[in-house]
Formats: sequence, structure tokens, C-alpha cells
Amino acid sequence: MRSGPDSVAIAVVTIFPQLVNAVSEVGVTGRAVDNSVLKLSCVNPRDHTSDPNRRVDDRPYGGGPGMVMQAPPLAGAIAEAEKVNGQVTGAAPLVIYLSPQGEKLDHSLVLELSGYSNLVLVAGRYEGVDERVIEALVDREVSIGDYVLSGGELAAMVVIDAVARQLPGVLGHGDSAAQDSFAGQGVLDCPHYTRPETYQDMSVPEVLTSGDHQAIARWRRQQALGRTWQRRRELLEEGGLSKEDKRLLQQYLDAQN
Ligand code: 9WO
Repeated sequence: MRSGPDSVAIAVVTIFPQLVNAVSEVGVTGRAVDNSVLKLSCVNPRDHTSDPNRRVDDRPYGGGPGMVMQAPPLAGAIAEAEKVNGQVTGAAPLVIYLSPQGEKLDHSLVLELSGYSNLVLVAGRYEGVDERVIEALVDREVSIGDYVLSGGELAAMVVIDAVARQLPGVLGHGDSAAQDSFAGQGVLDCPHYTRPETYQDMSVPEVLTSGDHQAIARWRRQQALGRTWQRRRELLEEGGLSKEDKRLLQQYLDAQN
């Protein structure tokens, strides 16, 4: 059973609000916004600078290439984001900075974040943000993977999507978030097929058209276990497989050789 909030206010601090707002236009996240389960807003640091040219970056102390986001416009935008979300939820915010230096996002961190009803996501640009912002105003630093992007916005959108699908009523009938790959005991998803029954000489596995629902469930579990063993063996080591799972996996591996 899930114990988190029924809705979440997420405010993103970004100089590219049009990029982040795209998640409210489409798909599962778009529906969540339409149903007010996800209250998404953006705050632009350019609206919190005293510079007549609305600059929010400056040259790095110590020299070197590129520019650094200045503390005052970011701090102003974070304060505004906290205020907006506070008015919507009455809850205290969790402020997250998206960066490659953060703790790696995984399913368990997504579940933890989905326990908050007030999230402020800070998306940096240029070569980084003034460290004093992170020190003074950021609660957690989160990475979506070991690669560098042009800014934190796409990472923020990943967090928004992953958190939104944990909220009640966001997913359609049957697809509960608990059924997601990784949700159960950390196995990858099974293969999927739909019409036409033959595509480029490749047919659909016979069991899926047999009408034997128990056999179908067994086959899907076996595929999930087998693929996890072959592609992400470390996921199985954690869980500890049941006797039936071990039998299904052994049968899968035997059939491969
Ligand atoms: C840019 C750069 C250019 C030359 C030399 C070193 C450099 N480092 C960076 C850099 O890290 N820029 C970041 C861009 C600054 C913070 C926002 N940006 C960002 C966030 N890129 N990638 C992320 C990110 C966030 C979460 N998970 C994975 C990547």
C-alpha cells in the first residue's frame, strides 16, 4: 500500500520554462496536470535579477572557460518557487538540484521523492551554479545518470515524469505503478507483441495466442527472469528468488543452450 500524498506541487527553477512546461502538454504527465494531481510551475531566475540585461551568469572566480550562474537570481527564484508551492500545498519544500554530482536516481529514490507534496527542482545551465546556492538552499543533489547534459532541465523532466506516475489515479486502468518493471522485486519487463501476428517472417510466441492465461503468466515471468539474468544480473542477486522463479530461470537458460 502506498502512503504518499494524493497530489504534488513541483516548481522548477529554470531559464527555459518552455522546455519544462512541455511535460504538461502530453501523455500521462499532461493528464496529471489536467486533473490537478500534478501542479507544475516554473520560476525564471531572469525575473529575479537586478541586471538591466537580465543576465544571470558571470565569469568564474579563479578563471577558466565558461560562465557560472550567479547566486542572487537563483536564490530569488528558489524563494519564489517555495512560496508558490507553499500556497498550493501548505507543506514544506524539498529543494533538489539536478547535477551529475548528485546521488543517482533509481526506483527507490523516486518512491522517496513521491512522498513529498512540495518539490522545488533547480535546473542549472552554463558550467554550473555558484556553490553557495547549493550549500545554503539545496536539500538534495540528484543525478539521472553518469553523463553531462547542457542543463538540468531534461533531468528535472525525468524526475517529474517518474514521480507523477507514482501518484494515485495518474496511470490508467490496470497499469498500476506497482506493476512497473523494477517495482516488484527488481526484474526487467517481459517482451510485448501486438498485431499483425506475422511481421517480416517473425511470428508471435505461440503461448501468447493460446488463451491459456496461467501459461501466459508463467511465460512472461520466465522471460522477465531470463532477460534480467542476461542483461542485469546484479538485480537478481539482491531480491532472492523463490523456488518457482529459480525453476523458471533454469528452464529459460537450458533452452538457450
Ligand atoms: C559543463 C562543462 C563545460 C566544460 C567543462 C566542464 C563542464 N561541466 C559542465 C557541466 O557540468 N554543466 C552543467 C550543466 C552545470 C549544471 C547543469 N548542467 C547539467 C546538469 N548537465 N548535466 C546535468 C545533469 C543533471 C542530472 N543528471 C545528469 C546530468
